[in-house]
Amino acid sequence: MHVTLHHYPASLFSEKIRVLLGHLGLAWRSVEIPSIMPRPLLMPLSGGYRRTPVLQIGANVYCDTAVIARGLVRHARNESLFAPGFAAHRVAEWADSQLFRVTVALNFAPEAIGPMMSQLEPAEIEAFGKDRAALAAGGSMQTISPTAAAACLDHYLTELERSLGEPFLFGEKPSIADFSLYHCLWFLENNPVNAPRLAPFAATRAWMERMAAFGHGSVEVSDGEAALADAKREKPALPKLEAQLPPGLSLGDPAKVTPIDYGCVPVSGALVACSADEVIVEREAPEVGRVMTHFPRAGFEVAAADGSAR
Ligand SMILES: N[C@@H](CCC(=O)N[C@@H](CS)C(=O)NCC(=O)O)C(=O)O
Repeated sequence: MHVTLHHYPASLFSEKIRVLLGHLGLAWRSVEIPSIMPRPLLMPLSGGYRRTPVLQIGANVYCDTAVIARGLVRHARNESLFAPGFAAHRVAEWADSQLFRVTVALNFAPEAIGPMMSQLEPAEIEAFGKDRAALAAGGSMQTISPTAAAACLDHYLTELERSLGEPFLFGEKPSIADFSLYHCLWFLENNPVNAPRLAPFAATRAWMERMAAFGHGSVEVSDGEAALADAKREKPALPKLEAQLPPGLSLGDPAKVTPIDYGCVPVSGALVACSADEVIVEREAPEVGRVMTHFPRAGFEVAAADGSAR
């Protein structure tokens, strides 16, 4: 059974998972997807979920890095990543939402966007703008101005710098919080206009180097066709979750799962498991056969779908 990451190099949430794969010492297959829709070889696996990255372990598909991390920890049998518990999870959530907004505001500011887009043709830049407008449509993510974002970043980095006493945020070993914080700062560091914002923070930069040293694990380049064939060959495995069903839904019911912040495309299937942390729907499509698609419970709406859901 293969571990396959569907991602693209510049994606910061993908970097969170690439470094996590390195830390867990996993061998994985890399499928590079386009940075904008359409993604015809990924949709049969994700059921329509359109954000990046998506992780596939055989016929189990994980959407959103919060549940990708859960899937990988389960696969690697290494629970230490979640050991610090509540506080680490809340820092991770803050980084993946608030700090992410701050980094997007800074890297997409007029003076910073040029270097990021310098490889693209004008038509590609226009297509990118349209795609990201569609991503935001109907969602709840608030944007902030680059000036407000710069003030937030400076405040966060000053606090971080003062509190970084141990090798990682919560002690000797990295926790999920380290990976969520890291990918946001990695995104800024990769933009020549914003990288100097990190320069005054020596302890933070040393911590970033410790994170980068995990590398990306053992990577084999693969493609979308191979990923579809792998899903078709494998049978999905249902993990044991402590049941906490959404009101009005029973196991086996047709359900749809939709992100609430952006990229609000519903994925439909039969509800096969739901805990306080994770929800899983089973779907079938000709290209992949029967697959189970996993989502985090927080940040997603789970609702009844009509009987036509597959
Ligand atoms: N909460 C999601 C956020 C993922 C996210 O925003 N990814 C960005 C790329 S770094 C994205 O989907 N951009 C639009 C796209 O790639 O279609 C997660 O943790 O996976």
